Amino acid sequence: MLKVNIVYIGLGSNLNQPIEQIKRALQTLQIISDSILKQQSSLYQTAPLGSQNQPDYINAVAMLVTKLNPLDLLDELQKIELQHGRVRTQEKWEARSLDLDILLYNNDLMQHPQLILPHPGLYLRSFVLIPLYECNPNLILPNGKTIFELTQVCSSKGIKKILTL
Ligand code: A4P
Ligand code: MG
Repeated sequence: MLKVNIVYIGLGSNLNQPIEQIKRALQTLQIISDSILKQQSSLYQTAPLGSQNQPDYINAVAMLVTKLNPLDLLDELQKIELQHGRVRTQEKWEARSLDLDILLYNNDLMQHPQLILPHPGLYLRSFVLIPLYECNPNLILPNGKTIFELTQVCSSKGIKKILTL
């Protein structure tokens, strides 16, 4: 029997009706094969990290249990990004219709050309930490810190809860 894994996914959008993009993506996460959507955070409006010359983002976090391995899960998430009209350019941190990042896969550490676990921005980004705390306030991260500690030191400036589904 395949092991069940606990996974947190970061969702982000700042193009083409971002609230609708995130709502739709949360629905699609419910039908990924061999997976069950267990938790979802509220939707947050967040100031952009990177170029300020782009719209605010809508961010959220979802918790899934899955039997997919990390690379197969990434494959499924990238298919969903494409269904949402995501266009990849060479520019880093450009505006996008939908970004789905694997924040955590259990507490696994991975350095693969296609996948870094945990997500490299996880510990530093308020727009990830605050919705992650909402999904699981008791979470302990792979670096041994609790999600509570990390939310205490991150800034909530530029982050506004806008919708609880
Ligand atoms: N990849 C490696 N590790 C992972 C992972 N843990 N999860 C690889 C998902 N993908 C991972 O990603 C490029 C490649 O990273 C993928 O092909 C995958 O193999 P991408 O989504 O095409 O590119 P990206 O998202 O532009 O790059 P990057 O560096 O992942 O950007 P981030 O970290 O996702 O940041 N500001 C606000 N307020 N809110 C946001 O959500 N997001 C970004 C993008 C910038 N500013 C933001 C936000
Ligand atoms: Mg990404």
